[in-house]
Amino acid sequence: MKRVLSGVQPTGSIHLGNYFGAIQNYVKLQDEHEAFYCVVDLHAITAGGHSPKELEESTRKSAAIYLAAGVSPEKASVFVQSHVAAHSELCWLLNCVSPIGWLEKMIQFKEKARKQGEDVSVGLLDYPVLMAADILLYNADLVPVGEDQRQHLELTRDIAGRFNNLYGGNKWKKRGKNEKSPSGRFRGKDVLIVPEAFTPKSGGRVMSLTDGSAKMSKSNPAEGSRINVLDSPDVIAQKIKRCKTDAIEGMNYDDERPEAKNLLTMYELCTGMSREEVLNECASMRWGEFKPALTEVVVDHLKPIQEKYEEIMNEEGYLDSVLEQGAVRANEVAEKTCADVRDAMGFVHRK
Ligand code: AQP
Repeated sequence: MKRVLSGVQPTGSIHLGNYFGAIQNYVKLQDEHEAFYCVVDLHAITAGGHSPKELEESTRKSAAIYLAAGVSPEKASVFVQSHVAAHSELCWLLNCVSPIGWLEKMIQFKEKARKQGEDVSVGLLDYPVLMAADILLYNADLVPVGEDQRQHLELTRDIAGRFNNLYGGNKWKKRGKNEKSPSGRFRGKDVLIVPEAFTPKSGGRVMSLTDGSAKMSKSNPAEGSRINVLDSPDVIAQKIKRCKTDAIEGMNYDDERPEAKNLLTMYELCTGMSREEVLNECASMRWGEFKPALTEVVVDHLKPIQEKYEEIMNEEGYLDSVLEQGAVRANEVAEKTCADVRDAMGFVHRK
């Protein structure tokens, strides 16, 4: 059975971009894959100056949203990244095979480093190596992510390839020599699986409500730029009412109209309709008619998720037990991969 791994950072409220770009696909993929979904709290502290109280709250909230959105603890291991020490260990081992120039080229690092100025941490630069460790620890074949993470996923593939080339067994086979790789166990084999990204056709890049050319993002200081999964119907209505529009009558997916295209895509994602069906229903609408219609479908889509979220948060001990069960399974798999990596690199076994 193929493996899937993914995670969201507990850095703020989960928005429709995180939900449609990633979490909804966690639910789809859990039926036919062995799935590992974590809340990546170690990533969350790379932003610098986090509040410990908010990190704790946000970590629990994020895990509860996974479950409320339909991730099932019977089908997937749901856990907190820092509950599996192997993420940090593998990150260190991979740091030592990852050229610094690869990391300095990452768009997200350049953008976030520009905003953070002199306070930018080593952790922010190292973010993609930790992400590579998250994925490679579980030998994941598929990684459901939004488009903004595709560059990091490419880097994960490069790091895995470089590691396999340096310490895996395939190179010995290719050279045709009788040499053995350090442990001999990896002869003719790769140590790490090179994963593929899984990005949805619609929803891979949900845009901001206030600028159709910028992605919806947790770190945008303008709260009105995003719809959060836990926003109340009134807040959703206000945000949609105030969102950016254009002066053209009627609705279409034209690239020249990024706001209209984004909001129609949101309509499509919330209703499950095809583009054609959405156009049949909305093409003749003016903004004043379309906005309340969009509000209604967003509110209806989020209502059952919000109700389930409340149930989960009110059930004493439930969330902790799911996270504990997930951490046990995740540790089993992760420790084995980490042991293989140490073995391939030639570390002495503890007696
Ligand atoms: N706007 C988006 N559209 C589609 N997918 C998105 N994702 C994020 N924004 C969008 C996907 O959500 C998953 C979790 O994201 P993350 O928590 O790792 O943070 P991020 O990618 O840096 O995006 P955020 O949440 O908006 O935070 P900031 O403000 O820091 O950029 C990932 O799979 C991501 O692709």
